[in-house]
Amino acid sequence: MKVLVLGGDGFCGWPCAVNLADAGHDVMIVDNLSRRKIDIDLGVDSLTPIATIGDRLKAWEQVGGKRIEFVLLDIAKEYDRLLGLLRSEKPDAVVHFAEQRAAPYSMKSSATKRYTVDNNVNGTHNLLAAIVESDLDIHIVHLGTMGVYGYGSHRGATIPEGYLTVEVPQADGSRFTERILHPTDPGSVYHMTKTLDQLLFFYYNKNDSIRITDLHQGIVWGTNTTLTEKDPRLTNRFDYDGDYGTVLNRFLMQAAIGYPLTVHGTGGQTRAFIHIRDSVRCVQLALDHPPSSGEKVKIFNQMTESHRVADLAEKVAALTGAQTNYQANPRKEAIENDLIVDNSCFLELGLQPTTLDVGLLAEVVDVARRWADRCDRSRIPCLSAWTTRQAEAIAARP
Ligand code: NAD
Ligand code: USQ
Repeated sequence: MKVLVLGGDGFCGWPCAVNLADAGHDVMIVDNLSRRKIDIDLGVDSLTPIATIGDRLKAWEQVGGKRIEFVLLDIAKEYDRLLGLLRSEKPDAVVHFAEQRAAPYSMKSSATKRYTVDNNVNGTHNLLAAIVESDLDIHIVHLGTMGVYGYGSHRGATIPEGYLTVEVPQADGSRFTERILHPTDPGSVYHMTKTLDQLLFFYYNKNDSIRITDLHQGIVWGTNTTLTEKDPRLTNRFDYDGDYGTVLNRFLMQAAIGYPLTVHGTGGQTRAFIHIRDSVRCVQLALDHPPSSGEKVKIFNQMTESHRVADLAEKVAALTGAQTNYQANPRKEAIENDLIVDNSCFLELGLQPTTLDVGLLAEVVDVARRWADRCDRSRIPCLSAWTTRQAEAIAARP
C-alpha cells in the first residue's frame, strides 16, 4: 500500500512511519518540521537526543533496508503542492498526524491560540478538499483525541466509540431514535480544533463519500518501539517541558532526576492512556481495516487504560521513591471526573495492550534515567494558564 504520513517526523508519526515501512508499505513522510522549530522558539529540547530528519531517514535505510521518502510541506499553507503530491503519488491512504498537539502551548497567548486553530483546522480542511479535487479514493486515518468527549459530565456512562444513540421527543409525545456524533466538550483551544476536525470529517464523508477513520487517542506514554530502538539515530522524541510534556512521561522524567512529581490540583483528573507501541499498532490495524465505500466515518477509541493523575503519581513514586508536589492547577478543568471508555473495536481486531504495570520500570531506567543529564529543570513547571484566575493561582505557588 502507498501511504503518506503527514506529520511523520513527530512523536507518534515517526515510529508509525517506520513501522509501516517495515510492514512492507511504500511510505512517504510529509512534514513542515514545525515541531522542531517550536522547540527552538521555546528554548527546549527532547530529553532523548533526536537525529535530524535526514539522518533518521538514512539510518532507517541502513537498518530497515527500505527507503522512506520525505517531502517538506506545510499542509495548512501549501494547498496546491499538497494537491499536486496527491495527484502524483496517488496514495491508497493518508495518515494525518500533522497538527499542533499541545493543550498548554495552545493556551499560552492569542498568537498560539490563533496558530493552533489556523494550522489544525486549515491543515485538515486542505487535506479533505484536496482529496475531493484529486478525485482519488484515499482512506484518511486521522489522529484525534479522547479529549473531544470532554472530562467531567459523563455521570458514570460509558463513552462509546464516537456515536451516541439518542431518543428525540416529538411534539405529539412520540420519540424517534438517532445515532449522532457524541457531543463534544473541549478543554482547551487545541482540543477544540479536534472537535472541529470531527465536524469536517462528518461533512466530507456525507457530501463526498470520503472514507475516514478517526482515532480518538488517549495520552501516549513511553518513547520507543522495537524498531526505533534499533539504532540511536532512530530514537524517538521525549517531551518533558511544561508545554509539550504529557503527564506520565513528565512524572517518569521527574522521578529520574529527583524532582517532586507535579500533580495539578488534587490529581482527581482521570485520563485515558496508551503506550506508543500500541499507538503504532492501532494505526496499522486501522489501515488494514478501512471503511467501505459509503460507510460513515469510523471512530475508534484508541486507549488501553484509564487512571487518575494522583494514582499515576503514586505508582511512579512506589517504583522510584519520588516525592509528590500537589500544586495550583494552571488549567481550568474539573477537579475530578470519571472516565469509562468503550475500546472494544481495537481489542476485537487483536490489540494486546502494553500495561503501565509492565512497561513503567523499563521506561524509567532505559530512557528517563539514561538521559537525565539532558534535562533543563527550569523548563519543567507548567506556566501556561487557561485564564487570569489560574495565572494568579500559579503565580502564588510557594
Ligand atoms: P508532534 O508535535 O510530535 O508531531 C506532529 C508533527 O506534525 C510534527 O512533526 C510537526 O512538525 C508536524 N506538523 C504540524 N503542523 C504541520 C503542518 N501544517 N504541515 C506539515 N506538518 C505539520 O505530535 P504527536 O504527539 O506526534 O501527535 C501527533 C497527532 O496525534 C496530533 O494530531 C495529536 O493531536 C494526536 N495525539 C497525540 C497524543 C499524544 O499524547 N502525543 C495523544 C492523542 C492524540
Ligand atoms: N497534569 C498534571 N501534571 C503535569 C502535567 C499534566 O497533573 O505535570 C494533568 C493535567 O492538568 C491534565 C492531565 O494531567 O489534567 C493530562 O494532561 P496532559 O498534558 O498529559 O494531556 P493533555 O493536555 O490532555 O494532552 C495530551 C496530548 C494531546 C492529546 C491528549 C489526549 O498532548 O495531543 O490529544 O493528551 S487526551 O488527554 O485523552 O485528550
